[in-house]
Amino acid sequence: MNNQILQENSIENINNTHCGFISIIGRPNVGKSTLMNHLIGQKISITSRKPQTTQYKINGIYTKDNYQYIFVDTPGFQTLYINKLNILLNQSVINAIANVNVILFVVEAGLWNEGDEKVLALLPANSNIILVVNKEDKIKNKRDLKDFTNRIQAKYNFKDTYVLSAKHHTGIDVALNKLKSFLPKSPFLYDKDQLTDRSNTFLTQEIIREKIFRYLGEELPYNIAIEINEYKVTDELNRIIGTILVDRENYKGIVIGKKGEKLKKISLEARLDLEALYDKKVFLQLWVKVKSGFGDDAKFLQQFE
Ligand SMILES: Nc1nc2c(ncn2[C@@H]2O[C@H](COP(=O)(O)OP(=O)(O)OP(=O)(O)O)[C@@H](O)[C@H]2O)c(=O)[nH]1
Ligand SMILES: [Mg+2]
Repeated sequence: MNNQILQENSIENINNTHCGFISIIGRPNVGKSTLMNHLIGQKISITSRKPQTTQYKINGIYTKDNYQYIFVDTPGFQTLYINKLNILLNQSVINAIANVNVILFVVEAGLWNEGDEKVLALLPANSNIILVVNKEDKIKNKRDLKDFTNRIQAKYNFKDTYVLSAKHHTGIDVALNKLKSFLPKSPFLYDKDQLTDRSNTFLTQEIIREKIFRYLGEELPYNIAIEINEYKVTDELNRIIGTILVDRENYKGIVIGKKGEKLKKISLEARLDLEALYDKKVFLQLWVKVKSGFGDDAKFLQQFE
């Protein structure tokens, strides 16, 4: 008898679950990754003041009651520099537009430019596209914000508009609620406690890359790679040893800094983020090595596809 009730309950649950893909697209630096982190309530995608921070597509998963949202964070669509890497990054944006249930087209309040225009041109007609006006906190005058929003709304037949601030976490719960209607009936594709489709190694590499972006000057090249040489999990701590690869001798000094102070800062900040992510102690040791010419490597570029 109990068994029968159990069985009926689980069948009911499967029938009642909703699950779908939500792509987050937009030009560089509008706050896509910050938005995804706030939607799922955990920092898994790296962010920084510099454009082109996100270089790898990453799924962020949020499950609440019978709804599973699978957010797809994408690199900012590049229009300024066309090189091999950017062509691949753009391709990953184009792929993220196809085969999803709904797209969040993110723009920055008060700042519409040619980059946004190019992304707009990618949007297929009559799709489920929602305009997200992020960084609402930057516009003090409500009338100006409304005027800007109206102006952008007139450019496409958007299904809805969310005006919010990812960084200050305003409008996030409203957005999550409204998005429910775009999630089709479907079994959950991920475990309900899972936060991302990416491995711990990947998340560690990304967090280290974020700190390099944040603590080094503008002179730093984008083609840096991070290798994880050891990743050991015990009950007490995660022990991680990694190497930062740069492709020129003088970049090595920049990353290490005077008396090693930059590298120390990068390691410390990365460790704190990792401890917050895993809610556990982390031991992190980082080395810097020069490996020339890998930026043009077919293998290096392949990972962005
Ligand atoms: N004032 C304000 N700043 C924000 C907000 N959301 C994001 N930012 C800032 O905007 C900058 C870019 O944020 P990201 O989330 O890295 O932007 P992105 O669109 O993912 O950038 P790429 O990955 O380079 O395309 C960071 O400095 C964020 O802190 C917001 O709501 N208000
Ligand atoms: Mg990003």
